[in-house]
Amino acid sequence: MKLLEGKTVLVTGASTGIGRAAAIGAAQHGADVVINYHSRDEDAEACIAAIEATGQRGLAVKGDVAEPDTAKDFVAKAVEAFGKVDVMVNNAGICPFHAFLDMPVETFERTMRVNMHGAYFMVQAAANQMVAQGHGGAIVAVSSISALVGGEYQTHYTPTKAGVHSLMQSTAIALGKYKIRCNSLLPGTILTEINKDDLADDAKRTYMESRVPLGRLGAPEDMVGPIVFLASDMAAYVTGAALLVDGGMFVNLQ
Ligand code: NAD
Ligand code: RM4
Repeated sequence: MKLLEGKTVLVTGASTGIGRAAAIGAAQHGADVVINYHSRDEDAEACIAAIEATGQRGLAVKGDVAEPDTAKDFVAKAVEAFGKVDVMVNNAGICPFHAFLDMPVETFERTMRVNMHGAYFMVQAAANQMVAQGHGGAIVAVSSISALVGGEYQTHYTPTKAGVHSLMQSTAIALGKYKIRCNSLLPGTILTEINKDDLADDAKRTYMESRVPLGRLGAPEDMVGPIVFLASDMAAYVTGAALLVDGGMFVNLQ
């Protein structure tokens, strides 16, 4: 069953990892897909090729989500190419692991700008387009288990993930009257480039795996079903919610 037939889906930070899997998964579910990416042209082209291999249309738009104009440009190019925006998956994010006491100001500010400001501008740009179209829409923000728990080397990052979830709670209220649904995905620990260096430490990786009742860390593909569900009409009465997809890591106390 294809859950996103006829929809135009936008995904930020989609040349790698969870965003890439979500973009290709949306195409497999019948959507035309527009991806935002930051710098790696070849990865973006490969993602578009995978989207087109499903028989759907794909378009890549380059841009730094920390810049407010990137969001307007992304939405405008999507509308120009495919006529409308039905779903925005706000996924782009960074997590440069670093200790708290000597956190460089630039690292803190860049993390805030990409993860939090970037989400704000993307969600706002998509929502304005959806309101103008007049037939509702769905916004899925990739937050994190880190919205709920801390991380010693993530003091700049976890507040952005809590912030992104909070943004979905408030926009769910602000946009409900326009039939725009806003929800968060809270992934656990998923093997991608964002944590490649952190998990290169065997002891840490083994410890993280041991925390997961399902016995393994996640893959980007594990996020596709939950993202497609939240984006689809199957979730027609779901808004302001958070879907934790972590193999059981969060509840694993003792
Ligand atoms: P990733 O590094 O593969 O993906 C992040 C993507 O964001 C990359 O494609 C990167 O180019 C893009 N990006 C970074 N800065 C950008 C910018 N300024 N403008 C545009 N794009 C930019 O890692 P991932 O794990 O797939 O991360 C995707 C999202 O998932 C992030 O928001 C991350 O916080 C979240 N997340 C990841 C995990 C995990 O364990 N991997 C867990 C919870 C949440
Ligand atoms: C997530 C979570 C993961 C970490 C990534 C970078 O939100 O904390 O464990 O690897 O961020």
